[in-house]
Amino acid sequence: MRKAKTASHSGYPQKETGSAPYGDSQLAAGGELHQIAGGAHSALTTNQGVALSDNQNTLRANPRGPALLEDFILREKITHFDHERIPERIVHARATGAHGFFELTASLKQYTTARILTELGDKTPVFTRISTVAGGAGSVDTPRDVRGFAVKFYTKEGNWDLVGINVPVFFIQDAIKFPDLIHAIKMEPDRGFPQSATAHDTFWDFISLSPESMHMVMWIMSDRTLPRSLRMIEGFGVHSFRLINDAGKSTFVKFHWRPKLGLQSTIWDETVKISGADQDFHRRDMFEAIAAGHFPEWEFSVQLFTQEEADKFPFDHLDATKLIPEELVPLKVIGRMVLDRWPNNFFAETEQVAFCPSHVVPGIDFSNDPLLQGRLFSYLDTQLSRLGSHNFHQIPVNAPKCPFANQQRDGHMQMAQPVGRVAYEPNSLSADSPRETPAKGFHSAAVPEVGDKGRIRAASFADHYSQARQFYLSQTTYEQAHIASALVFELSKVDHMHVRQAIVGHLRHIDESLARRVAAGLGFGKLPAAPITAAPVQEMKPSPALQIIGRMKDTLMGRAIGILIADGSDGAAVKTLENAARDAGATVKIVAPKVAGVTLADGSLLGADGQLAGTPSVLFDAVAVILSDEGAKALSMEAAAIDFVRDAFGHLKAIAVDKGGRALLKLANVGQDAGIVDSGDARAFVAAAKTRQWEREKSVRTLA
Ligand code: HDE
Repeated sequence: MRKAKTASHSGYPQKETGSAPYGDSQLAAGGELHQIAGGAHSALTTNQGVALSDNQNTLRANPRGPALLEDFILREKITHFDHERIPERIVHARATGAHGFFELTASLKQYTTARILTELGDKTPVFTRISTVAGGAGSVDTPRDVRGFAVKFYTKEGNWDLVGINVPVFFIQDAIKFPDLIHAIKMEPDRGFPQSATAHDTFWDFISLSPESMHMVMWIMSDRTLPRSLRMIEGFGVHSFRLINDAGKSTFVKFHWRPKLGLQSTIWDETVKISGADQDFHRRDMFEAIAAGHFPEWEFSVQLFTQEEADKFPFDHLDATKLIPEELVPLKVIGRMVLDRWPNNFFAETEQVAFCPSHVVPGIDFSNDPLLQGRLFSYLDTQLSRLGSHNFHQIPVNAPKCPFANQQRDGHMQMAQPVGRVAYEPNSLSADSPRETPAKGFHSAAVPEVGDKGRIRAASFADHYSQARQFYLSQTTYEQAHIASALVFELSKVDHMHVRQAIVGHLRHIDESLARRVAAGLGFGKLPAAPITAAPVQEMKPSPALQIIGRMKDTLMGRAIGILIADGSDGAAVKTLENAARDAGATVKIVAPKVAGVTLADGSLLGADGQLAGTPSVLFDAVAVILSDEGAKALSMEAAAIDFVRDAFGHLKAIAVDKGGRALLKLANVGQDAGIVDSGDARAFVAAAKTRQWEREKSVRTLA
């Protein structure tokens, strides 16, 4: 039997015993413990280190009698179990996390003293947590939702948390609106649904009354909220921050993450089906990629600008509903992040990690963005209630990796054992106790503040439509159709007619033709009136950088190919395609009616990676169908096989077919186009698989 290595709770070495694990309580019936020979395990103990003689039976007054209160072993075990959960995050509860490193490739010495942004070549450890926003911890990975993109840098000068999302803007301008936004977006309180979806009345009601959300609405109705993989999303710090150099001069900065694999999204119908086929689609993808050594990687860039430059922008950069087009302030690439280690334990790390935008290091500072200012309070507060103690920084995933010392003491779950009689500063009794570091310590940017106190929204925050319009007009026609269709889908789920109308009214300020498309999709007789705007809509130059299609990479790296086979398939054809796809960087999975595999035409056996019924084509980026004539006939009677090819076609994927595969396509009523390639032409298949067949879409669904 394999020798199990069991970690002791106390850290003390555990005495190994010969007892073995067993799950069958029948074995121990009558109070007798049956030892299974051959094992050498550490002793199973209570949390006090007392070895257990029996982990299967409660202490009873007699074999069929009542349980006894004195059973401290049962009570300790059950009590611990009862408290296993901590409150899940109010938002961003569902997530995937991983360890990795950040490496600086260009120094920002001129702008900041922060060593992480100035010391070239250093590898700073990071923990990154990518989340959905609205659903609970057990919700699916693939709703239409923004993704949180939170990075904890364990720098030499303390922890820096960059807590961003996968779009560059946000719904609201002021933190005081956040609880209302989240209450509107989450499941409706009287019915407890929908879980993790914006397609319901309360969300759109709130949005219809918050014109400042219109830019964000364009982003969330785009395919950005339907990522193909968490490895294929961008990340944004969203707010403007400040960098401060050694002369005390500050420069504004926006932070950007760009995925090495390029951007890629799924199609709405595909997303819905993925949610059914694999609720953990994104988490599994990340886990498998890291396990296979295909480490997810992002480029780190900054946009740097001065107050004088900001004063000339046709928008206010302190307003989180605005982005700075990269045509206006170009991105400067300064580093990369690689995630190369899956956590040892999901709860200890991904669940207990506590991000706070207020965690910055010397040389980085905040801007006056009113949303950011609210966040600086909220996250510390939330950690106190979620993790239950102000000592949450001592949990390993949260602890800085540089030395840290102060005179804060005691409280729940204090793990440290401070020594000595001095717990205050200044003091003259302890020469080696921690002291202030005036030169290197954290300094805030010395910026003057003038003006009248009051609950006032700056006039420069009044333009709610110009960048929404710019975003929409920057998209390809395919992406515009997806946005229009998403709006029709979502508003069709809204019962209140006045809410539907109000949203279409707002759309008229973004683009009249978009409003018309959505109105037609909802079956409106006439266009509703547009609301009065607080500021005129400005015409801004389209920014192609805002597209997804334009930012896809011509690669199969990180993509997955599924090859559907059955008894009698041509093994050589399968191998050729498999090799070509693997050479291009894809992972390949064989799908067959039975997971044990098939008997190929030459009589040899080929095992499958997935059973057809549980491995639909939505799990792949492109598929191949290699079948004998009999195989095609047999599969034409299988709904899962028909769905496999129909969905691949409907989701605009490349399909490689041999004669049998072509026969199945015909029986499934699947059409012909440039994306259906002969399986003999592996090169053509690889080329077609690198993209989606966008032109096909109009032949498979009616878009708004
Ligand atoms: Fe958050 N947000 N947020 N948020 N947020 C939280 O903190 C909050 C905002 C973001 O993986 C909570 O630890 C307020 C913008 C991410 O653990 C909470 C406001 C952006 C994560 C909280 C905002 C974000 C959170 C819940 C308006 C993008 C997950 C649990 C002022 C730039 C971090 C927690 C992780 C989490 C509050 C707005 C991103 C409740 C009050 C804007 C990625 O404190």
